[in-house]
Amino acid sequence: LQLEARLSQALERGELELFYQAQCDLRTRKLSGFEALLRWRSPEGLIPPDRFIPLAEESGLIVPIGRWVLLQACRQAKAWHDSGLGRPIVAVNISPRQFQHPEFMATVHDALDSTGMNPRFIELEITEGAMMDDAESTIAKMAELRALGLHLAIDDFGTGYSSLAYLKRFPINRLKIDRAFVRDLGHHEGGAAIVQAMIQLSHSLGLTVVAEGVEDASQEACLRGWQCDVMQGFGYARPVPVADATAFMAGQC
Ligand code: G
Ligand code: G
Ligand code: MN
Ligand code: NA
Repeated sequence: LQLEARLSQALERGELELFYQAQCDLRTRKLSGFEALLRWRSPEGLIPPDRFIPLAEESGLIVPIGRWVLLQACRQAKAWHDSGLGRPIVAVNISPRQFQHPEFMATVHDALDSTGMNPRFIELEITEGAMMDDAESTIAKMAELRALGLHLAIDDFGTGYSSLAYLKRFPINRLKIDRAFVRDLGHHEGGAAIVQAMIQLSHSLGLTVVAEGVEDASQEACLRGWQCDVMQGFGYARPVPVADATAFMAGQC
């Protein structure tokens, strides 16, 4: 409860910050986008998201925090696009509770309108869990988001209970293969077969694929060989503060 009380003040105290992790187009090996990842610089030091996101989700604090994250990410995306350095897609994590909140659509409109950011370069990452609770209303909300021009990705794919066939019903653009599957790639034959099948099935459903947690060149080579579209992981870039992300982008041109 003590952590919760401090978290409720973190926003107004300016202790929250977005880091950005670069994503790489596997075909060109060029930067294609960034995932925004929340960090909490509390007076006691940096608190990792695994410790405070679940707490924010339970307490409902994720709603104002998530609103801030989306606005901040759109603001940053706009600044990058206006800088002339490149036109990265900026991906934002949306928690289940945030997605299901009645004011979520208003939050999205507000972030886009107040920043003037082109929605075609904003991607919302939604986990399987958030999608399955009420499929019909999820599909309707997703259709509204797509109509605005936003990209939609399913995050942590394979860790929940959806099947690829079921996914066909959801109007998403992209699938992110959870890093647990990428880690298993080199360890046994089955690991490689599963990732390859996920990529093939995604493509046959018209989705692009991001592999998460890519840490070494042999994983990258496998993924490229299987026509995976995008990779993200420590092997290409770590999550870094905005100034470093901008420098990374500048170094690409
Ligand atoms: O950045 P890191 O890999 O430590 O993130 C750990 C977890 O926290 C991941 O599951 C990630 O999706 C989640 N996370 C990071 N930033 C955000 C955010 O802004 N909103 C939500 N809802 N989850 C986030
Ligand atoms: O659940 P989500 O995909 O949003 O989580 C992103 C998290 O994954 C971030 O916290 C980020 O720090 C972490 N991450 C990103 N790349 C790698 C990687 O190559 N290896 C590991 N172990 N974690 C990673
Ligand atoms: Mn994510
Ligand atoms: Na993920």
